[in-house]
Amino acid sequence: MQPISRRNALLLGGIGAVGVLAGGAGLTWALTPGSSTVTGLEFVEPEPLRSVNGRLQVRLSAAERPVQIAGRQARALTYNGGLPGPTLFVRPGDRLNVTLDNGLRAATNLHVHGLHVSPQGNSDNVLLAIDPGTSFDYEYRLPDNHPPGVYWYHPHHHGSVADQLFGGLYGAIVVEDPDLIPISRERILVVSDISLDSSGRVPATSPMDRMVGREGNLVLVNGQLTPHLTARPAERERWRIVNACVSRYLRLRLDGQQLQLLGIDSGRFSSPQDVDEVLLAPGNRADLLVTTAPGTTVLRTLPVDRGTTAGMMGGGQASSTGADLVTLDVSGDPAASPGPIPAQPAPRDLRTATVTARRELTFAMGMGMGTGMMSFTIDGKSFDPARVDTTVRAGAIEEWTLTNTSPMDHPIHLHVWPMQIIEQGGRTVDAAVWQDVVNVPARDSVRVRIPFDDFTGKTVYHCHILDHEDEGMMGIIEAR
Ligand SMILES: [Cu+2]
Repeated sequence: MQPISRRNALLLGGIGAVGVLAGGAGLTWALTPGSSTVTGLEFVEPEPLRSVNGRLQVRLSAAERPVQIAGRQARALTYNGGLPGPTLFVRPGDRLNVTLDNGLRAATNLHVHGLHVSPQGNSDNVLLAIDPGTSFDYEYRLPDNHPPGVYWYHPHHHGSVADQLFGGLYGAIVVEDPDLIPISRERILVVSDISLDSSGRVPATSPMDRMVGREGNLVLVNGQLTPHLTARPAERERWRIVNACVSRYLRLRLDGQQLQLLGIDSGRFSSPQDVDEVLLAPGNRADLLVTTAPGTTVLRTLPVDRGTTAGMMGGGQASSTGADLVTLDVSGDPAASPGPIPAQPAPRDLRTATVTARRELTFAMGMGMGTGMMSFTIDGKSFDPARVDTTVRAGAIEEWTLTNTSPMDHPIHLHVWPMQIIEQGGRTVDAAVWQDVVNVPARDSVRVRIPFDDFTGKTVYHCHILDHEDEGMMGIIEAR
């Protein structure tokens, strides 16, 4: 067992406090010898599954299973018995087949977040419900020019999305680069958060936490609490980081190491950007190069102010709390230089494109009529699966103004089609920046342009604070 460091003691204190809330048993548990929270284990990665000859066939079995989390016996929702689920490595032009077995006690389905694939039929169709005890065969055909990058999969069954992710259902997808970037090694870091009660189960979420957007007390990387990594100096590692948290924003720092950002989501910069910090709203991914320097350092997420809960019962700050994610020890003989990073293709740029339609979407929170509960709406309406909210012409280039009238930030996600950010914080963006989750700060707006290429059919846009999505902040879009 690891010696109990000051940080571990603090964590135990935190968990003890949860135990008190959950009842006396929790306190007993926290003080029981041998049950202390375990951190600092060797970093592990989800099982990699790679396409061969243009095909990847995967079976994902969703079920509640016993798992070890931070050295504790827990029961979590898992794909294939662990969390995260396996990492799917595919290439542009590939066909990905996923058989989803629903071993949960509730309906679920599967969303391949960020992939530019059809939303129809058995492709990325989040309007399907896969009943408990049944299976469904999904098939995704990636276009030959699909952008390389980091993507992910998770359930998207309206009303239980937050519960199913928080319980442990998520995994990474990597679309490989046609031209490889020379690196020492690549790592997948799926960041998630979870809360566990004294019996190792995920406790029910209070109505207030649903309104604010729940954040777990344990912030995990690949299902581990503060795992440990080693490297030699002068190595170039490629870290593919997924923010799989339900509501927690990540403001990542790795002090003392050189960070270069290749891109966010499917967006890739024309050359890597030197950065000190990377901000990932829920759902965002970072494709990051880390050039190692000797010493011990910690990948941390710092606190993020995401507005206030003004107007809600007991209104206060809505903040994502900070946490240590990974420790990195760099020592030994310096590695040989991995060689220069090849020039990246210039990203598509719609700043001078002809816009075929403009619209404004207004994201709001208000007191629901007669319920005393907060309502989460887009253009004044809560999600209705039977209503098409926005109809676009296939092939159109639209400009959307995303306006947030509420006192909290909302990270807005559009399925299938990425968004180019045109104006943010009142300023025109002077580069071609593409994301599929765009944060719209409290009482602010962001302007984006969207090319509705390649596919027709119905899909959704929504807030990626998944509690807000479940509470109704989602709309249906149809391209035809
Ligand atoms: Cu929201």
